[in-house]
Amino acid sequence: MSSSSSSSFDVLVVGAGLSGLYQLHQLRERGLRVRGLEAGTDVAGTWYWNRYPGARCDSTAECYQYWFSDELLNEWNWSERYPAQAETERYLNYVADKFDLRRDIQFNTRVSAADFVAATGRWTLTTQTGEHFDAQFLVLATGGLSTPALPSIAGFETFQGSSFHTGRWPHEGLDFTGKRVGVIGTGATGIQVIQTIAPQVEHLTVFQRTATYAIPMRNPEYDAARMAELRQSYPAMKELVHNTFTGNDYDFGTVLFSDLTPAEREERLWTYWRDGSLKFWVGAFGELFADQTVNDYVSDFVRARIRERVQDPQLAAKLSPKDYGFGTRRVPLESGYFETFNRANVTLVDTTETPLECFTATGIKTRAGEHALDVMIFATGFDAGTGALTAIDIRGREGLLLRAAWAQDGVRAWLGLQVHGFPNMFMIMAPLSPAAAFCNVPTCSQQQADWIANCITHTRAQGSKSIEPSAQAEAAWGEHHDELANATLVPKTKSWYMGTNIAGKPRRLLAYVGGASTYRHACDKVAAEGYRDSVFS
Ligand code: N01
Repeated sequence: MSSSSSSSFDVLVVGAGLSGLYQLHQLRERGLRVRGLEAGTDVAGTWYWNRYPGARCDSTAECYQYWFSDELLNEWNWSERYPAQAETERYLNYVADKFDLRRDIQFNTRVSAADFVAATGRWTLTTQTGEHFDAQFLVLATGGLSTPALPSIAGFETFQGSSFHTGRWPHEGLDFTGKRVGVIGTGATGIQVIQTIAPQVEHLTVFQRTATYAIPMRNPEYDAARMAELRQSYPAMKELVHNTFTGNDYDFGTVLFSDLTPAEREERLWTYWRDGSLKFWVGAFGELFADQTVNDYVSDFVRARIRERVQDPQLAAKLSPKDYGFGTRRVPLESGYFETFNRANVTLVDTTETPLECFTATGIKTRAGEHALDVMIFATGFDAGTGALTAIDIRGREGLLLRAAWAQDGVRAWLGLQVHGFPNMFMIMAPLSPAAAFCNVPTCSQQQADWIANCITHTRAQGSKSIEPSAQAEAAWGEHHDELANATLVPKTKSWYMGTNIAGKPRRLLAYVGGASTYRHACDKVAAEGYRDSVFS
């Protein structure tokens, strides 16, 4: 395609990760002319970019997959309960090949602007290289955690070593032999990197600002017998994941903390702990999300597990979260993370005690002195939810810039799917939907993509030029979102869930906390009632 050419489609899907691939397929199945636009050189989104050492899924393989094709479910074998990045990337490539999705995707194409043209009711997209595309509908499947966040630390340009953000990891990999490596960040990503590279490096210095509660991952291999067993359960599981809070195959327990004796509480926590999954987070005592007493109890249990594993009590204390409750930030699974700090070649620097001051040519300085480094790894997270959307100049009716509208009004998004003033535009995994943080991504992104495909089909079938949510419906959803959010303990804790990891981002819970199942019912009701909260023109 030449840089001045214009290409016309029914729908443009931005992003060819897990959500974008599925959306493309679903729209194409409905006979629509679709084009996918992807910044990377290939499919897989998160699993394409986040190829850092130790990257691994912490939803179980059987829940982290597509449900739309029985053939696919029968053909694909998972090798373990929590597959590593390369396996999930292979899976998504397999899907792209099997359903011949690449023929409708243009790679190496970063969208820089999207303009709604009111006269035609269509979107014009412009890429960084000046190409233009046009379509009636626009689906932004740009990922909730796809825009890396880098800390602003003085003197970075003077550092002579190499540096990498985990979300932009080099495809050729890195050899850490003999290297003095620093890692900033101890969230889900940092934990995976740290526990994986510690045995490979000469010395590892971990710069921790906030300690993390984490659950030991139990990751058995899946053999043919296990896969056969799982396949038997797939039909029921497919139903189940859409009917739970997190889009996984488990839900809040029905047993109440207050009904149990201390011994029974302890036993219940141990049972869930030994499962080695995120079930402990949600399933053991769901009250921990709203009841401070229960939260304190579970937090103490998890801190005790950290103390058991870290030999030096002072180090154990530093690695134990103190100022927030278990589960109010994302809980990662880990494999030997805490024991990593028993190694002689690993140093923990608590940056709340000795703040990072500046980079030097040979390392990084804290208030206590300099740490010499050959490599610095930024496991510093993402501008979650909004980052990928506000990075594009998206202009709706009357030239309204999405970035400016959200800066002025706060994020507004009806069902987290559409924005008033931006007709024919849909978002997957965007703020104010569970998919933004509290849902197993494949479950919620497939649900959203199905809803979007149906909505587009409906709009076209009734001959409408455009659809957008009413301002009233959008405001009501925002109020409902905030009301539920504020009834939980989550807003008390700083994290990417609340936007506090990005300077200047308003503190507000990003994801809808009503649960994936409730959310799906709300979306289905809207569709069943003929999208009555929408304005058609
Ligand atoms: O990012 P994060 P992540 N000085 O924002 C620290 C998903 N995921 O990439 O907490 C010092 O959680 C920051 O410190 P603080 C998952 O949903 C899934 O780890 O702001 N430290 C924090 O420790 C996850 O939640 C999987 O005080 C600084 C860290 O960097 C989400 O992605 C695997 C700093 C950032 O943690 C994001 O996780 C990996 C500074 N200036 C990720 N700036 C699986 O499925 C930032 N930090 C397994």
